[in-house]
Amino acid sequence: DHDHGALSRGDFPPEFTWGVATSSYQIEGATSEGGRGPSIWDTFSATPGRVVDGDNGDVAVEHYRRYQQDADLMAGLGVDAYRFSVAWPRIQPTGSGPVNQAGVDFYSRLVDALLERGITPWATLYHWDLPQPLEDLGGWPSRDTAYRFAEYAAHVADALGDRVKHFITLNEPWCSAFLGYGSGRHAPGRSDGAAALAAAHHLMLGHGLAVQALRERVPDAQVGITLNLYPVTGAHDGHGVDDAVRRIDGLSNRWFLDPVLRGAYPKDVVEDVAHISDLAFVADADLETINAPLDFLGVNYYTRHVVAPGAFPGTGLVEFTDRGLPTTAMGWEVDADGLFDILTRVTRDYGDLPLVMTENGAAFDDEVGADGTVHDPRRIDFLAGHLAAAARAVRAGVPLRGYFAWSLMDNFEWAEGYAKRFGIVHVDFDTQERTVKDSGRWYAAFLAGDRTQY
Ligand code: GBH
Repeated sequence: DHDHGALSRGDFPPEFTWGVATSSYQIEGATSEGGRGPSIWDTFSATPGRVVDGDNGDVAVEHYRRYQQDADLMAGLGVDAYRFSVAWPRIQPTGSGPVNQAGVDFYSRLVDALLERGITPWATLYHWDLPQPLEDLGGWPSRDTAYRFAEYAAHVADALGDRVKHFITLNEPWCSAFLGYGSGRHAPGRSDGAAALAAAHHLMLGHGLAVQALRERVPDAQVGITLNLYPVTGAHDGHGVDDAVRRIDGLSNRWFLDPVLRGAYPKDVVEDVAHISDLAFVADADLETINAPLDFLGVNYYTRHVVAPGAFPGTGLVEFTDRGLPTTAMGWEVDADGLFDILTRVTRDYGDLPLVMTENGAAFDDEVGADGTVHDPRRIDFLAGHLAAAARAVRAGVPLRGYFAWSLMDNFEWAEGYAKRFGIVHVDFDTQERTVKDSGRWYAAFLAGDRTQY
């Protein structure tokens, strides 16, 4: 267990960026306003049985209408930066062709609202809302989608690049590929291992092409990609555990880190997946494109993977387990040491590329008190413990440059619908009233320079 003590923002470098994060489909609502086209998440949520309670993002937390109020909230918290995502179907309703001006105007107004309040915009280009017409043409398993993504990136750069200087191409391509096309737990809900591997490749190709488009149009931009990374630990030291760890680390982490940062797929994992795909979709120059130099790597951290050899070949010969630690409402173990492990590992294995924690946070079953306040001590402990782990990583030499709490406010938690709340601001989903939780007050005090116990 790690040592407990005092922590303050002064334990991080002075130029460190402190922020909060959200994504378009999870907060905006207004899915048929302003000329927005349908995305795969509209289709998926409208399909019975896909999302808990049949929830969808039609209304979400009405951020499309309330963005000024939300910018005021952020200003009240005292954040330096806001990481949001641009909905591709607002910019190009069918996923290709000219821009939809009303869509561009919304993000342009949002960016101005942030800048007026001294908040730096960090724009993610793709946080899972693929235009449905592109899915109908084959989606990410189709190579064309990568080219469409680069064209869309160019449109966003042209529209916002005079004011937005921080771009993240993709959020968690592992989820888009393996949950979207492999397990079918996320949109578009397909279950086909070969398609998932093709999707992963075309997502990364789209990333590389988008980096080029952004660099040409916004030469002073800071560009990165966000990966969901997990430290992988063996459940015990019995026979076959090392191989289970290697396999899961290979597919969860190295399958994306290696192409993006080294320009090569990991050979051992290529062998692991050979019975599923021969990777014939990888064209000659692709890995060079994917390996485009970046200004930072975005890291989303929630928990660790603990694995053992599994009995069922269908599960990739691996079984996921846990270590009996306290869990969040998602059932994920709270493991701040895992954050230290993954940050130091990335720096050790992939060099001194600046890292930014683009998401970190937790869902708990919050209750609103009679006086309208939300006491969420476990979320405060979670954030403080993870910030302490991040500070230890900085002391160990990790070039960590920023931290974004997930999430600014409660929102549509994908396949879990509205039942899981990650916000540091509470949202009443009936009245849309926003109330800063104790964790939000705690974060604001931390950002104002207070020392905190963890
Ligand atoms: C992030 O994903 C997302 O970027 C963000 O949008 C999201 O709100 C946040 O985390 C909290 O979940 O049991 O197979 O359905 C983190 C990665 C995505 C991990 C969904 C677990 C469900 C896996 N996660 N996921 S499954």
